[in-house]
Amino acid sequence: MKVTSSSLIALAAALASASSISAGVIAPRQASSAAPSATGASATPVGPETASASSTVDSMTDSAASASASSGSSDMSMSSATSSPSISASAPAMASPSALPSYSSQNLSSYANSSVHGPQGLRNSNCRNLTISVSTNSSNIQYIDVDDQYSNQSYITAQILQFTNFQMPWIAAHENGTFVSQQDYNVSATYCTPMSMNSTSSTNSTDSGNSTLIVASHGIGFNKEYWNFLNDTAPEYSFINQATSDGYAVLTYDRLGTGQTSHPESGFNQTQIATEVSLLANLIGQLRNGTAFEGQQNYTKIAGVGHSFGSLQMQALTATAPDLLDAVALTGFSNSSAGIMQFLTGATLTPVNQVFSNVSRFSNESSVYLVNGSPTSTYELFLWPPNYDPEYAAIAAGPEYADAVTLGQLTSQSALMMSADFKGPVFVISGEHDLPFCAGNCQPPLLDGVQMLYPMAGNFSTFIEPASGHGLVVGYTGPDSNRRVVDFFKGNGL
Ligand SMILES: *[C@@H]1O[C@H](CO)[C@@H](O)[C@H](O)[C@H]1NC(C)=O
Ligand SMILES: *[C@@H]1O[C@H](CO)[C@@H](O)[C@H](O)[C@H]1NC(C)=O
Ligand SMILES: *[C@@H]1O[C@H](CO)[C@@H](O)[C@H](O)[C@H]1NC(C)=O
Ligand SMILES: *[C@@H]1O[C@H](CO)[C@@H](O)[C@H](O)[C@H]1NC(C)=O
Ligand SMILES: *[C@@H]1O[C@H](CO)[C@@H](O)[C@H](O)[C@H]1NC(C)=O
Ligand SMILES: *[C@@H]1O[C@H](CO)[C@@H](O)[C@H](O)[C@H]1NC(C)=O
Ligand SMILES: *[C@@H]1O[C@H](CO)[C@@H](O)[C@H](O)[C@H]1NC(C)=O
Ligand SMILES: *[C@@H]1O[C@H](CO)[C@@H](O)[C@H](O)[C@H]1NC(C)=O
Ligand SMILES: *[C@@H]1O[C@H](CO)[C@@H](O)[C@H](O)[C@H]1NC(C)=O
Ligand SMILES: *[C@@H]1O[C@H](CO)[C@@H](O)[C@H](O)[C@H]1NC(C)=O
Ligand SMILES: *[C@@H]1O[C@H](CO)[C@@H](O)[C@H](O)[C@H]1NC(C)=O
Ligand SMILES: CC(=O)N[C@H]1CO[C@H](CO)[C@@H](O)[C@@H]1O
Repeated sequence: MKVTSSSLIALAAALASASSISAGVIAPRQASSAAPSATGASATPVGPETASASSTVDSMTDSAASASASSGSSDMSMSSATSSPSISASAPAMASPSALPSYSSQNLSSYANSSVHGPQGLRNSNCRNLTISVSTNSSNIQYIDVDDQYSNQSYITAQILQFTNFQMPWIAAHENGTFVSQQDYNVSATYCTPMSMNSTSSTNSTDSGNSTLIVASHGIGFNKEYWNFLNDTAPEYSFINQATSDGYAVLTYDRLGTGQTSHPESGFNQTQIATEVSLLANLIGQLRNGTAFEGQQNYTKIAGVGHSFGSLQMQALTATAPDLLDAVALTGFSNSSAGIMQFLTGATLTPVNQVFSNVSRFSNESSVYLVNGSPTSTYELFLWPPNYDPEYAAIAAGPEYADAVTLGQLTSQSALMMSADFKGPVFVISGEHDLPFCAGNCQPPLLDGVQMLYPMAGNFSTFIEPASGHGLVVGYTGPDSNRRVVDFFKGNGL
């Protein structure tokens, strides 16, 4: 299948302008010329012109977090002549004191305990590693006047500063239409089935086409190990363990450029979200028709769970190929990207071959692969003190779990699209103080805004993890948020 970045949406358009927060929508690139998806789905990019957006605007205006409404949603509307949306970076207005949101700094350490799990217990995973060959066919952004190999740190820093401070000029200077990118990649996956199965519903795990498979796509800064956090020492933090404790099979995979999946040495051309969505579509197609398992088995029910950038990709998949997933859980997500620019500057992005120069899997990595410059960046962008174990946070920020991203991935996101034909259930769960997607404040009705993307969803629900940040799995509420995703699938008959 083909995924078009022309129908994807500029990260830049998700600026912390009032309209992007309160209307909760991100203007698409090239909406007028959006190519139909190969599946024939009506994957309409969602823009501020979407009438239903306004209901969210009204209910948000009391919140200081909704910032200034003065720029108006017209600022987010499309420029049909260019490939770029127009942007207005309005400064947040000062709210009246009575409207100031409160923040919570509870220490919820009691949430993380080994009694949080399903009926089969936390040691019910039978796992093996797979390498799956996938093909992608996507319409990628044609970057111009960029250094696809990033000559040095100064170049990287310059792009981050120019992009975060001058989104429109940056896009105008460096993006010029699209090109069709067709690539073959090797995807590294971990596949776990439950060892025993004596409770839930429809699922008989092991190698039966009747069970439900959960496919998990991680976010930026991590690889698939995000979904298996602390398996050895605190197994309740592992999403895989929580899912198999309820009889689900799980497949986690390293997204493009991370872990043991292919690492194209291309900082812009190949590593783009359109390629990644195409990769995910091909992967799930192979899990359904059995190609991924060399014909030994296949799955007819597949639920998707994403975190952050992985959620953007799952969301795009439900829009472009609505039949591939039976349900979707979007974690660390909203339809606002109000804090993305803070997120980008706060990351202090640095080539991983420098940050982890003494770690073998990173020491020879291409300089296009970037990670947070220090553990403190990870704490600030992904956590909310004191709601995490400092030792576990340090592990999450270290080379065991950290992984890289390119400027192409960062500047080609994000991909909020109208999932007009997706009929499965949809769950959104984010930390109360998620930085990139809520600018630190996910109070209602922010997450509910996602519902406008899913007019046909069988069921739509949201949850805000108290006193938690963007990196849901890592904090004290990690086991709880994992459970809530699994319970959501179970509660919807998967
Ligand atoms: C474990 O955490 C859950 C929340 O996830 C909480 O409801 C439960 O009371 C906790 N149990 C203990 C023994 O602390
Ligand atoms: C599941 O099976 C195990 C082992 O046979 C048993 O100990 C456990 O109580 C069972 N759980 C349920 C919910 O039936
Ligand atoms: C987690 O640890 C258990 C027990 O050591 C092991 O059986 C399982 O394969 C591990 N999970 C993964 C995904 O490696
Ligand atoms: C899968 O590969 C990872 C390394 O990426 C390794 O740590 C893990 O032990 C492997 N799991 C199995 C079940 O072989
Ligand atoms: C790839 O996408 C192009 C452009 O949309 C399309 O013409 C072509 O048929 C696709 N190729 C495959 C193998 O799907
Ligand atoms: C890839 O990037 C380089 C810039 O380094 C550019 O000159 C080239 O045209 C790009 N290739 C494609 C296929 O877009
Ligand atoms: C943009 O693309 C068009 C069509 O491929 C080409 O004619 C034009 O020269 C490109 N502009 C720049 C600045 O590269
Ligand atoms: C799978 O489902 C079919 C039809 O519902 C049923 O006949 C079969 O026994 C099931 N297989 C397993 C292994 O549960
Ligand atoms: C299986 O699905 C993949 C992805 O859609 C596709 O490329 C492949 O041709 C399919 N194979 C078979 C045997 O149907
Ligand atoms: C695998 O999926 C294909 C396509 O949906 C189906 O025709 C086939 O019967 C399935 N195989 C098994 C063993 O269930
Ligand atoms: C949170 O509370 C627990 C239990 O009192 C304590 O061990 C832990 O150090 C606290 N965490 C932080 C970050 O202060
Ligand atoms: C009905 C059925 O096929 N049950 C199977 C479920 O999986 C367990 C463990 O793999 C088997 O022992 C059961 O026979």
